[in-house]
Amino acid sequence: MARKGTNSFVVVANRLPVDRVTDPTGQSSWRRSPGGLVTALAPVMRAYEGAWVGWTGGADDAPEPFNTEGMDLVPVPLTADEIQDFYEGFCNATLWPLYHDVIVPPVYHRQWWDVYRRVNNRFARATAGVADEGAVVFVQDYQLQLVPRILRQLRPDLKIGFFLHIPFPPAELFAQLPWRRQILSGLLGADLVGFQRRGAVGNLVALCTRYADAVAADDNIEVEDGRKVRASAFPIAIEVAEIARLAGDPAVITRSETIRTELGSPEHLLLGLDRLDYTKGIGHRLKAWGELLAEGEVNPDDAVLVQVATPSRERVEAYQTLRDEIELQVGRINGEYGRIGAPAVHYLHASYDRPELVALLRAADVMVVTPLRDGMNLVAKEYVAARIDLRGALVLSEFAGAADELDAAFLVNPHDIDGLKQTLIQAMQIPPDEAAERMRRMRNHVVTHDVARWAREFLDSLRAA
Ligand code: GDG
Repeated sequence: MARKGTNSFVVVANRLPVDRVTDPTGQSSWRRSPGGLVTALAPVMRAYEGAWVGWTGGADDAPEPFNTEGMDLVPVPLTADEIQDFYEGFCNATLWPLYHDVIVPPVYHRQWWDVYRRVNNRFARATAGVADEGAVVFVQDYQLQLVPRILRQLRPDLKIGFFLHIPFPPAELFAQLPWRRQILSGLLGADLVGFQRRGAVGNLVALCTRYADAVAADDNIEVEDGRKVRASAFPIAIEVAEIARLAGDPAVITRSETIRTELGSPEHLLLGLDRLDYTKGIGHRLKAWGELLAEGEVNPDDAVLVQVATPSRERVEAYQTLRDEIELQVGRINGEYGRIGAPAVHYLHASYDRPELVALLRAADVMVVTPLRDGMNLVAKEYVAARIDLRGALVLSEFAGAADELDAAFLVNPHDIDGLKQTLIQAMQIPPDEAAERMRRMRNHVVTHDVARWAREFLDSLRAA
């Protein structure tokens, strides 16, 4: 058995919930990073002397464990080479595309796999070193799928939960992975494996029966020595109260009005807000918009599309190609249909703070969320949370996890460009009563299912497992 620690609740995630900030004098300190996960887990952290094990985000950055806001933070160092092979390589060029319907071809490199194993080992050992006897450990996401198994070997006394934030693919796709058995065995080290959608549970059960010598009945998978692993769906949620508070903040409301004025007070403001990722369907959205302009179905004098594309994974090749393609598309549309001072697409390759994002959400008449595959898509839920005025329409891809819950949205298949065009027009022309009714139904769900409830339900199931 490995050395034990004193924390009775431990979160393990690729990133620590803090960012290093350096002031003008060169002094560096830590600032809590925005994000629903840390907000939801902070009260549990405080109540159970929690620790959070994760990477700082920098190369060879290995500060000693430190305490902030009632959490012990335990940094796991990565070298520059490991960032390339583990994070940019195996996580974001192998697993990410494989788990998102192979929208771009996954790259399989044995060298990357070796580093993935090594880094997962390091995370598991760091966790084993801080967890108290019988502690509850909550492992996050595709970067750390081997951690549950390694941790169980090191510390059989722990209660281990794992949650996958991204889709879990069907057997036909997952079977491509040269290390499929090892990944399945890694996940099955947990007591509870959580997914965003029901379908993923079926995928895991089918794969485990086929490749992991497990016996499964419904959601219960029986593994070595008769040990049981439960798999279940826990659709993740957002900090609704915080978004609604910002949406009602007078400064945000003023900013939202200013945004509309600066865009020339269009009759229809459509908004896309995504990480610049090939899973998000930004190209399909632009294609539909370009055709609507070409056919005269929308008039650039009274309709504008604002597309915020937050910079993401800029050192991974597929993301560099995607950026070029999207920017070419935007340039073409604006070249054809824009006028001086009035582009047809306002494209912003930038990140913004929360108040600015909420001002944008409030300003948008139609929110366009068209991923080709998405675990959940929090932006769709954030739009609903921000519409305290019950206005606006949500166009939502059926391939986003959020579509299971937000069935009062305008659901679309983003591959069907004609269908997408028709849906955009429908959403732009929605009568105010119908918009309010749809928004009311979606808000009822989003408001009663916030991220604190998500964390509670997962941890209650884990304790019961
Ligand atoms: C993964 C899964 C799943 C965006 N731009 C800025 C910014 N954001 C915020 C959004 C939202 C979050 O980032 C993005 O969340 P998504 O769910 O849309 O997408 P992924 O990043 O792909 O997340 C996804 C999620 O994990 C959670 O389980 O839903 O399916 O892929 O909250 O508002 N935030 C700030 N500035 C920006 O410019 N501050």
